Amino acid sequence: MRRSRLRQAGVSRLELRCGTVSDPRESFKDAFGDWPTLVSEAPGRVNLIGDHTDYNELPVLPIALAERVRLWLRPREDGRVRVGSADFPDAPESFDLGDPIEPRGSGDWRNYVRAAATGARTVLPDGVRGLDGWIVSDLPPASGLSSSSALVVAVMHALLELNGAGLGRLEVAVLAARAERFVGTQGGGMDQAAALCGRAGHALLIEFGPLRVRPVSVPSGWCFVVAYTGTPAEKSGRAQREYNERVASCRAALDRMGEAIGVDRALSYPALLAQAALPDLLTVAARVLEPRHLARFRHTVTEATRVRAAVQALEEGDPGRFGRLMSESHESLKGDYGVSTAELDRLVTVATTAGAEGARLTGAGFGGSIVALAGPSALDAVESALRQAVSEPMADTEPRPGARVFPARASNGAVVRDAAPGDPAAPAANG
Ligand code: NG1
Repeated sequence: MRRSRLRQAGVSRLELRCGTVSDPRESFKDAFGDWPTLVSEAPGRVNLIGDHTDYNELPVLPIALAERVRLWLRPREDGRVRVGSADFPDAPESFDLGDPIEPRGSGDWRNYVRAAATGARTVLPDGVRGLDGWIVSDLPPASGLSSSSALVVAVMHALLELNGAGLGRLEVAVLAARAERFVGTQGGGMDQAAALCGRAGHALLIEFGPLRVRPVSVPSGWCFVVAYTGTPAEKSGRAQREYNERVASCRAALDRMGEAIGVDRALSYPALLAQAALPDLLTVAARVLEPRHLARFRHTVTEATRVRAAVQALEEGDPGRFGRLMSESHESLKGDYGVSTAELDRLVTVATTAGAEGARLTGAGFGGSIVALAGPSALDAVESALRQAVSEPMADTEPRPGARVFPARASNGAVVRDAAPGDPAAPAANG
């Protein structure tokens, strides 16, 4: 059964690897019968502040991580795309770029490959080059660190480069953000922009409508520590519904605010914030919005203000202020936005009790990770307190083998490079 499925997919010797071969080039050769010639790599990201703002066209401040998705690949002239994964050796993907591409079932990783191909196709002529690809990732999946967008960007960037599409990074980021909605989540554009525009040693102030990215240097001695709870925030099923509900609530709140202040329904959040001072907008909101929409609205507009203040704190080298903004952001995501969990709250408290300047959940929430800012004197204590905490599940949870704690190293963005024999699979650059 398994052999015939693999043969059907045209991926002949995949069963030979099955976790026994660790060199990705060997795995590729086992799967496809030849060596890879290129690697397309795209980083995950940790968002320092500004969550659930991107789909409202309000700013975010992530850093691109050293941890990334690598797609080892070999171009094909026949427009076919065949992709296997080190993490899912039994489920290779295979389709023609020229055929209709339908989504697979909800939560299937192969939908991200399909999303990337669907997006790339919109800017490519007929008769394009496809690829054989083998995915290796050191990003924990569904951890709030954007492994899904890294996969979409790695595949899309490869297809665009192979076919000489000649797009700039911001254009690819916009295309990838739109393409990823193929999986059913109405996401914003932060993750794809971070994956493409990451800069070693820098955070990225990302703004939308139109997309802009400004790297902001991270002062030496500031260490952002990531702690993954080990509880995935799967963006299929409940988390996807919850996420999309928030996108819709923010839109409804914006429409109602537009009516209340006499502006048409096509108003954007940045335009609304330019109309009046924040306290005045919050006074109007308290009068006209129903309680749930009011809470979502309050998080959205106050979070945008916190991002601006955090950029200033970063530029002025004020970790205390930056940390306080992170902690305020967490409270807002927990209270007004309802996306935190008991585990995330616990890790935030552990980090700040151990001496972090501040800490918050990062990404969409509903599980996933936190990020904490620690200065040099508190770093060891914060890391070891978090390590201890993630190794001890809370009373009502199962053991979480994937949980981990690591320092975020601000790194460069996506690159398609030669897969020269002997080339180590190391990150492109780290800060
Ligand atoms: P994560 O945490 O990677 O699922 C999601 C969205 C972002 C952003 C954040 C919350 C996607 C691909 N990503 O990220 O656009 O809205 O949540 O800030 O939907």
